[in-house]
Formats: sequence, C-alpha cells, structure tokens
Amino acid sequence: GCYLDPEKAGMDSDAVFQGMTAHLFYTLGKLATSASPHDLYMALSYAVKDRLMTRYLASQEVIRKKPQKTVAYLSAEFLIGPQLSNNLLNLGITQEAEDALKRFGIESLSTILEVEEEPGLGNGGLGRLAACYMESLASLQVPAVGYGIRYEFGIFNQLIRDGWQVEVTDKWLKGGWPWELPQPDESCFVGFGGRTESYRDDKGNYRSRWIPSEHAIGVPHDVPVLGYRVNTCDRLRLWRADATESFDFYAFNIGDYYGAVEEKVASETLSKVLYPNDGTDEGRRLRLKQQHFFVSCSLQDMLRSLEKRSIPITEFPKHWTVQLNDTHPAIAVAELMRLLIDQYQIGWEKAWNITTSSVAYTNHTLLPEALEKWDLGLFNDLLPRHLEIIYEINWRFLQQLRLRYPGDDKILQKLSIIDEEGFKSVRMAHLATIGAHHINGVAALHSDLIKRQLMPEFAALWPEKFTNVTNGVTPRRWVALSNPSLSNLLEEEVGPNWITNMELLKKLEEKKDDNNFLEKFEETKLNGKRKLSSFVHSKTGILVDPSSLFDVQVKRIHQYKRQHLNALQIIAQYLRIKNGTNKFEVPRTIIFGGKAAPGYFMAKLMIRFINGIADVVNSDPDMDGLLRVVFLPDYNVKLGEIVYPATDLSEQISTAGKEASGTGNMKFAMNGALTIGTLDGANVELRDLVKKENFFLFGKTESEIMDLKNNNYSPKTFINQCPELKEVLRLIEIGHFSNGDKELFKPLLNSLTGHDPFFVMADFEDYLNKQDVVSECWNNKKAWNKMALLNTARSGYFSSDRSIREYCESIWKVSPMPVEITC
Ligand code: 26Y
Repeated sequence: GCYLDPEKAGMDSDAVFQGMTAHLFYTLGKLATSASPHDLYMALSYAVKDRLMTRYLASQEVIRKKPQKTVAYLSAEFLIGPQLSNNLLNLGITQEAEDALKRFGIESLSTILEVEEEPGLGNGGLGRLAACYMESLASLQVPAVGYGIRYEFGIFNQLIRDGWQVEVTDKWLKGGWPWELPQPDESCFVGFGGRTESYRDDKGNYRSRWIPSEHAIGVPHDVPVLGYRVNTCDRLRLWRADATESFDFYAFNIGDYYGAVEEKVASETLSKVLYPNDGTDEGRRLRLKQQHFFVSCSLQDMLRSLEKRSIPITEFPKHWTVQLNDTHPAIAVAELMRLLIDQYQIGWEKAWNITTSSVAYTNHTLLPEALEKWDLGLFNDLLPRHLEIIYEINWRFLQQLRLRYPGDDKILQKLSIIDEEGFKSVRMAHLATIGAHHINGVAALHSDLIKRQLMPEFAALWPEKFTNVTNGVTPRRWVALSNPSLSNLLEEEVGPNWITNMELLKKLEEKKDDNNFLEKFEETKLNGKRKLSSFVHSKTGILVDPSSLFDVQVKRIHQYKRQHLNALQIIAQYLRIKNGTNKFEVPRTIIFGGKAAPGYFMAKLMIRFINGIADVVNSDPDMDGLLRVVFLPDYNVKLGEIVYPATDLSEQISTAGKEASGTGNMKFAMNGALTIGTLDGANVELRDLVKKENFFLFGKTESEIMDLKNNNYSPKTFINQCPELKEVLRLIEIGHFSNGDKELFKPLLNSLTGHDPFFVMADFEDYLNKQDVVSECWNNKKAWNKMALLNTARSGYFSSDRSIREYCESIWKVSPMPVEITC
C-alpha cells in the first residue's frame, strides 16, 4: 500500500516545483503566470501535503499490521498554528521549497508563509499544549490520534479601537485550508436529549435504553501531524457537525420542510464556534453539547477501529489509552461506559474495569471558577442516559467511601460527583478523577497543590493515582522554526541533534565566558528584535529601538496573570523619569499581547488601561529614548513566533499558586530571555534549572499568599508603606491616563485598593525593586548575555519530548513504533 509518484513524493526542488505546477493547474485552476501569493501558498501546501501522505498511510498500516497501543489525546482545543513552515521543517525540505518558489519569481519563502491563516482552534495555553504534544508524539514515533472539534470559527480576532478590545469573527476557512482531509465515510452518529426506558433483554435482564430526541453527524476532518525527520505521521481528527439526513427526509415527508431546515441549522451550529472563555466556566448548554459530540464520535471511532481489526472490545485498554485534556472531555467516562454497556452488552464491572484502565485525566487549573460544573437539570435534559450512569458510578463510589469512613457524611458530600448545594450540579473533575487511573497536574507546584488543596481526600484515598508531568513545548516550532538565527548558532556549536535532544544544549555552558561567542549569541537576539521592531511599526505605527531592552508579557489577559502589576510598574518608571529620579538610564520597550474573554469586564479594562498608559508615555518627549509601551493586537501562534526570539525579559508575574504551569515562560527561556517572575507554576522548576542567579525572583510565595488571605489581607497596609505606589495610584485616579476621565479606571482602582483578590499591592514594591536589578544587569551587557546563554543552555528539560516520554512511561505505557517505508 505504498505510492511514490516522483512528482508527489520527490524531495528535491525540481520535484517540489513540478508538484506545485501540477497543483496550480489541476487543483487550483490557475496558470503559473497569473498566480497570486495565495495561489502559490496553496500550491506549495498541496505539494507538501502530497509528501505527507506516504508517511501518513504507512503510519496507519503499521498499526493495522502489528497492533500496538495508540494514544488518544482528547482535547476541546488544538491551537496548532501555521502548518506549512512546520511541515517543511519536519520533512526537511525548507530550502527546496524556497528554491522552487524562486522559479515562480518569489524571492523569499516568508512572503508565502505570511499568507497562511492559522486555525485558532484554542484559547491559549491548554490548546497550544495539545498541539506541542501532538508534534512530540509524532517526533517520538508514538502512534497517536488527537481528537477534537473542527470549529468553523476559532478564537476571535482582536482589534484595538480607542484603546479597547474589539472582537471580530475568525473566518479561518474562507480562503480554503489545504491541510485537512475530510473523511465522510467514517462519520459517526451522536444523540442528544430524549429519554431513557427500561426493558428486559433476551436473557431476561433489566436494561436501560436511550431514545434521544435529536441527532447530529460527526464528519472527521483529519490533519496529518508529521514528526521531525521521521516517517511517523500521526493524525489530528477534528469532528465537524452535520445535519442528519434521515431527519430531513422524515420531516420532508410529513411536509414540515421548515422544521427540517431548522433542525439542520441547529445541528450544524454544534461545531460553529469555539467558546472564547479560558478560565470561567459559563455552563452553557451548547458547550456541553459540543463536548459530548466530539467525545462520543471519538470513542465510537476507537471502538470501531477494534471491530475493523476483529479485536474483542474487552481488549480496548490494550489498544487505546485515552487522555483527557482537562475536564472538557470528561463526559468520556460516562460515554465509554454507555457504549460498552448499551451497545456492546458488556456487564457493569467489566465495563468499569475497561474504562478505568484506559482513561487518564490532566488537570490544568485550581481556580474554582474554572472547574466545570453542569446544572443537573440541563445535564438530564441533554444526556439523560449519561446521568443514570453517573448516578450508578457515584453510588458505587460512595459505597466504597462509606466502608472506609463509616458515619462520615461530610466526606461523602464533599467527594460526591453530584454537588448537592444550591442548584444541584455534576462536578466534572470528580467524574474524571473517579474514572481515571491517573490524574496529573502540569507543573511540580501545581500537582502538589492538587493533592494538598484541591483534592486532599481523593489523594488520600488513591495516592497512587496522583502524579505530575511538567509541561513542555516543542523545540521544533519554538526554536528551530521561529528562531533560525539562534538555531544556526546552536547547530554550529553543538551539532544538529539538539533539535531532538535539547539536553545537548548543556554543552553551551562551556561558552559562558567566551566573549566572542556571547557576542554572536547577542547578535541572534538582535536579529529577532529587528524583525519584531518592524512588525510593531507596521501594526501600530510605533517606532521602537531594537537596542532597547525588550520586556514582554504575552498571554491571555487575566487578573491572576497580573498584567496590571506590570502596568503599574510602568507608571512608576514614568514618574521617575519625569521627576529625574530614575537610577538607571536603561531604554526599555515594554510589550504586551493577549486577548481578554469577551465577557470579562476587568480583563478588557486592563487592556484599555495599558493602552491609556501607552498613549501618555509614547507621546511624551521626556520618554524618548527611555520608555516605549506597546500593546500588540491579536496575539496568536504566528505572532508568538516573532515575539519569543525577540525578547530580553520575560514577564511571568502571576499571583503565586494561581498559574498551573505556564508554557510561554519555557519558550522565552529557550530563546535566551531572562525571566522576572514569581514562584508560580513551572517558574519554580525553571529557576531551579537555570539557577537562581539567572532568574529575577520577586513576590510572595504561595504559602505567604495563603497567610495573607487567612489574616484579613488589607491592600491599604501595603499602599501606605510605599510612597511610590501611592503616587502611581493617585495619578491614575486624577485621570492622567484617561484624558482626565476620573471614572474610566475606577473599577480597576477600586479592585486594587479594596479587596485586591490577586495581591497586586502586596507584591508591587518587591516587583519594582527587582525591575531595578534587571536594569542594573542590563547595563552590564556581558553579564546579561551570559545569564541569557545559561537560560538557553539549561532549559532543555522543557522540551515537550521530555513531557511526552514521561506520559508514555508512567501513564500511558506505550512505546515508540518506528515506521518504515518500503518501496
Ligand atoms: C471551562 C472552560 C471555560 C475553560 C476553557 C478553557 C476553562 C479553561 C480553559 C483553558 C485553560 C488553560 O489554558 N489553562 C492553562 O493550561 C496551560 C497548559 O497546561 C497551563 O500552562 C496554564 O498555566 C493554564 O492556565
């Protein structure tokens, strides 16, 4: 089953050119003479996709011929970013593509790469993590399928108008997206609503059956995920919701044409849009529908793969290991039980055994407002059979608890899947924890807090279930692809293998006192900064100086991430310059990027606040050559690729205990940025790795924050102790950053001076002082470069290859399976 037409598989520039020419003509209906950059992008992408197909099909054949456990990574989000550049890199034909483009009169590959629309099928960290993990799985030659949703509209595009965020629909499919393969013949049928009834089967046993009132069809759209310089090409299977034909016909026959059309429209809205909310669970009906939709399709798909190969269903755990990316797919626990019991007639005990030996759960948050809960009424309405199954799971679980804690009703209430307080609800984290064989956090501190704060009783009950896998990011996209200048230097120094073995970068430590090398290292950073500078200018009209210190905070806008702490610090620096009391003459460019959830008022106000400060600072001649503030609109993967290589100082300043891990922190460090940060998430491990003298630490620890909270924290105390902070707040209050409008930022001020839920006031002074240390360091360029080099040299641990190896060994029990191409 192997097909190697040279035009479709050849890896030299001639073959790529031939492939492009054929696609322009036959696939796109264009003549080479009139091809636009977008046409050439499409043609090159199709030519590249051809070259993925041999590997993709060979990878599937391997599993079919020699059954082997496959990872099913279930995630409501996959923020995969641009595909062309990554596939060229992993195939190893970037230069060949560049040469082929020259024959079409295109001088630089980048003009073609810029045309690509990225699929924004995720909100932020969690979605991007899923994408890094898919890339590492393929690069490590592990058989894997990522299962998710093909949203027609991804995360909104962000515009900034008068300093405010404006959301615009993301029409990523409009120009045609060449990377997917629709597979309508592998569609799945999913039910919703209706009722259950009990009946007696042929053997006389009472059983339950679900009669849904609505259906949707899931049509798989597969995106090939090629590993780096290997034949393994895994698959991302994204489900698109379609209307069910049978319903159309039925309604048509009874004459209800418009009813049928409405039904069709309703089922097609299922995969319409990604919920742009990272952090607050809104409990929306459509979101639960989306979750059940993609989970049901995915599990049916896995079960069907066993049937196709005549493998008994009871052997499911030998062939699939199912990872839940947060609780968004946690309905899988009930849905797998339902499929096994209702469709495959497997008994409860056996079904439970199969489920709990195949499912594992990753937790990404401790914030109570982000923990998913579904109103019981809504849940019952949409998934009545699942609720029955959940009740049974819960009843058996509570029985177990009663034996262990006789008479302790408190603990039953606390651990029950059903929250009985107020409006009754289903706690998805409890369902996931009870149904999974492992539950992991995403950084050492976070996993520890899961055990100590979030789920102490569960952890006491099942200590062996709880574990940690610290997040990682793929060095292919986040160094090799985005930072060619640094990559070349790394290759010169340690050879090409660092790309798959980041620990080799340790060798760079030998160069830490080599002036010549440090200058070369600095030059790679300068290249990145020049590129970002021209990008900033083209998008915002702001001129920034590439020799200034680039101080960057890019991430979703959230109070716990504390972009406002950074903003307050800028005001303090502004005041010092105005008053002539600034100690260090260090030119800084402070850059922000990130989206706010459309309904998150405070986060949107924080964006307005940053832009208010930027306006004042950037238009004041006293700030020239010393301070610039930039808010980069529409932060996404593509922009990240420009930002990380260009950053000197990485801002990781969340309230300790709130950021589960962070992954931007890792991307910055690999690219030689120094971090100013709190002891939160993976910052803790980052600091340990790069050593404390190469990390700017500030702020209260998680336990100090706890103490403040438990002792009636009062931000006023901290404000009164810090005259500079007082002055900063006064300036905001009089409307200095809002054209005299004293009302605009009041909600922000009131929050900070009133409850200050994220302890901004408590950490301000320490932060400001640490920023002075940063400036002082910057003035000794050699020392700075040395610290930066050591960050790159010591951050290999944060390769997602390491994370994936840990998942494979300790949770999934899967091993690599090389793919050979024999023709
Ligand atoms: C419930 C729903 C509204 C919801 C949707 C998306 C809730 C949360 C999210 C997204 C969460 C997220 O992105 N979490 C981040 O995951 C990263 C990868 O593990 C972590 O690095 C980061 O600290 C965490 O905030």
